[in-house]
Amino acid sequence: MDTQKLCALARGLGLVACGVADASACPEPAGVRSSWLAAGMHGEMAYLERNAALACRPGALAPGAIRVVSVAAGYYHPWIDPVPARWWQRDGTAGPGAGGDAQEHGRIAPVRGRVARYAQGRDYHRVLGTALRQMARWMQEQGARVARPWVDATPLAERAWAVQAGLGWLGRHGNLIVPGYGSWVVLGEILTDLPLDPTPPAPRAAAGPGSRCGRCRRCLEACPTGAIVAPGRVDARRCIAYLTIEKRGSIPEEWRSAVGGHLFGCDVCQEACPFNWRAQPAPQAEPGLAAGSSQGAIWQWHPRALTGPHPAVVSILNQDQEAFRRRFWGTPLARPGLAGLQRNAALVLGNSGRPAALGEVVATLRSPQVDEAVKESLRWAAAQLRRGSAAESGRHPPGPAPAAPPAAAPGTGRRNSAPSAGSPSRN
Ligand code: B12
Ligand code: SF4
Ligand code: SF4
Repeated sequence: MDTQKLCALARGLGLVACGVADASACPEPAGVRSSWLAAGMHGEMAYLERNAALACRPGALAPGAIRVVSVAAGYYHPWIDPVPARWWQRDGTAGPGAGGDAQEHGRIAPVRGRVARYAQGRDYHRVLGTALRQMARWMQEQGARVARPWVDATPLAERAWAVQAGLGWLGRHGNLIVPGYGSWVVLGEILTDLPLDPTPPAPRAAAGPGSRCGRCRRCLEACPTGAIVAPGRVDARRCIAYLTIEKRGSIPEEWRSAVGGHLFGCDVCQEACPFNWRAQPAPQAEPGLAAGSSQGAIWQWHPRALTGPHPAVVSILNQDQEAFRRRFWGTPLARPGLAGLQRNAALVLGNSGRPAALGEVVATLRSPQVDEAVKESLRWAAAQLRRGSAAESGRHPPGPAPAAPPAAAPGTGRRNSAPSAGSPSRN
């Protein structure tokens, strides 16, 4: 049945890739998921363990489904937050204003944190959901009795299904790379009983993560915590995306410095990837489209930032629940909650190297409303900043001597070095 028409509709809705996989053929080799879980790499994300058996069984999620329609929505907006031309010379973390007492509009600039690109606008679950529902309606008009949209909250192995449906291939960083758009995409699916023609995987894609990377290993070398322990295998417990978004309570001390200026999520392995350096911008629906149309919805995802790429972290520390809700509701930054975001903000301040930030840290520590995990992070931040200012003035800080920097985790320690030799195959 006509997959082309469905995918033309998807592109018309602003999606950048679309394909169809046969639901009966599990695309993830046996053992990949179970060994990852057995090694505890999912951290506290217990739902992944609970739902592991469903990753390859669309029919169990939507009885009667025989096809997985997989789609990708692009989110790269070079005019809002371009990949730095010389990304390896960044400190991997700092936005404008971080590091040194930088000036902004003639004043001392506030410390700012980085927000991962996918999270800078409206919550993509809502945006992509609107487009998928529109596609599902069309499928029902074609006779589908089952047309069940899913975005992210699905137990499906979304990347593996996307490979099977021909959307692209997996990089060594584990992310799906779509020709022309790189890995700056999020994924969604529709499970259906419509007998759509399957679309074949891209050449060499089925060979698994890194199959088209050539000798390149930039992402593995760039990762600040050495979280990519093997091609496509990410130990979530040390991934900054997990630590700043999914982890509840305190972030373990061994990773706090590596969190650097990341307030929410992390794009370092993707920024290191040559497939992303010249990625096309996400297709922009025409501004001025009727609000509520699905194209309008894709557009609403991107406008210059509900959050911006680099929010001032003090503004987050000083927020109460009501202000947090007003500012971040409907964006991915709502996920860690106010306490989670404040905890991250405290670490960003502690890592800023800006002694002037100490006053804010101490003032927030005195506030009775602040959560205990946040206070613990603030105390850590205060100690970091005191050490920094003592080092600057050539004195030893009061209290214990500064800890030695954490030993470089395997695969790390070259984050600021020039890229190594070895190029990926072209997309
Ligand atoms: C849990 C989760 C996380 C965890 C764990 C990540 C991980 N790598 O497992 C954390 C919180 C760390 C995380 C981080 C991020 N995530 Co996340 N995450 C998920 C979620 C909900 C489940 C992933 C999962 O099941 N992991 C378990 C492992 C075993 O599976 P996997 O990594 O997904 O897939 C691997 C296997 O299938 C294997 N594989 C597949 N085929 C084959 C074939 C062979 C031969 C072999 C050997 C292996 C193999 O390789 C795949 C990876 O390369 C998915 C949504 C979903 N339902 O899939 C989103 C998802 C993967 N995340 C997404 C995003 C955007 C991110 C971040 C980029 C966010 C950010 N900027 O901060 C980072 C990227 C970190 C990274 N390098 O992976 C997108 C990825 C889009 C893309 N282009 O690939 C997804 C698909 C959400 C979505 N709907 O768009 N995430
Ligand atoms: S570079 Fe960042 S997002 Fe990528 S694996 Fe490492 S910590 Fe996670
Ligand atoms: S091309 Fe290089 S940076 Fe990109 S995924 Fe492959 S190994 Fe990583």
